[in-house]
Amino acid sequence: MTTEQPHEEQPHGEQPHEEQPHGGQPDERGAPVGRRVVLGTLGLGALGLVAAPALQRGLESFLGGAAGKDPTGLTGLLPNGGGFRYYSVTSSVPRKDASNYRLTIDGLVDRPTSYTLDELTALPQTRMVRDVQCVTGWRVPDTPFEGVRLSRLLDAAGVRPSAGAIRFTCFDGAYTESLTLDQARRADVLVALRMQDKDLSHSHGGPVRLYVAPMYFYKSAKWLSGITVTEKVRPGYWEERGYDVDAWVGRSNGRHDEPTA
Ligand SMILES: Nc1nc2c(c(=O)[nH]1)N[C@H]1C(S)=C(S)[C@@H](COP(=O)(O)O)O[C@H]1N2
Ligand SMILES: [Mo]
Repeated sequence: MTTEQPHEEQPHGEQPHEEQPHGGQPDERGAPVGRRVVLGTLGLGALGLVAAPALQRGLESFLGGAAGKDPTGLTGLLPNGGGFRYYSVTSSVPRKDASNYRLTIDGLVDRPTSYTLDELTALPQTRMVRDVQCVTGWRVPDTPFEGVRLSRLLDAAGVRPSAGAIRFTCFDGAYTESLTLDQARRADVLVALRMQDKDLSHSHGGPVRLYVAPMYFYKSAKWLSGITVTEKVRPGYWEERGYDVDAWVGRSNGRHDEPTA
């Protein structure tokens, strides 16, 4: 398992804060008062000093518990993640591995399918190295992701002519995302099994997450469990809370970041 552990350090002296569903520059967006109160109450600064990997699981669920009290979510830095922050909108996320992981493809398809992790691993893998950009401002350059092209899974399932979009669901039980069918068929959209040349850790959404290279990282749903082909786009979790549904880096959410892909 990973030794990753959320803690309080912030690059550029930023206060930890969750996704803020509106445009504008990140430095104009303080953490909402509720967030500051929650973080202060929990004493995250002290927690950050706890470095023993054995405590990681407890800390993670502790942080998750805090997120549960704050519907806007909770973040922490992943110290070994090279600038990544941990995001979850739920208080805890079940752990899944090759013994119990399933990815279901259903909706407007001729052949609804359920893949095990081994089945996904056995399919041809695509590796891409792109920058990762979160809509709150942090960016991680040159991050390798590896997995199965979403288009391959869609073709295998046989998308029906009436289809126009995809809805993604997650085994955290709450997060959702969306893409148009055209976006989903892009060669730079992966059902990712690996990140930074390692199997995806639980914190990063393992064993399987979506990776949408040209879009803000909120599109890259962690703990992916369902791909439902639909007629029209149904806005995802953050999109219902104000983020752009078309999330091209640098061309959405009122931001001006350099494209990632
Ligand atoms: N299931 C789930 N997926 C998610 C999120 C989440 O809260 N839950 N947050 C999104 C956002 S806003 C970002 S920036 C990235 C963070 O990925 P990381 O935790 O691996 O850094 O995951 C995205 N996918
Ligand atoms: Mo994000």
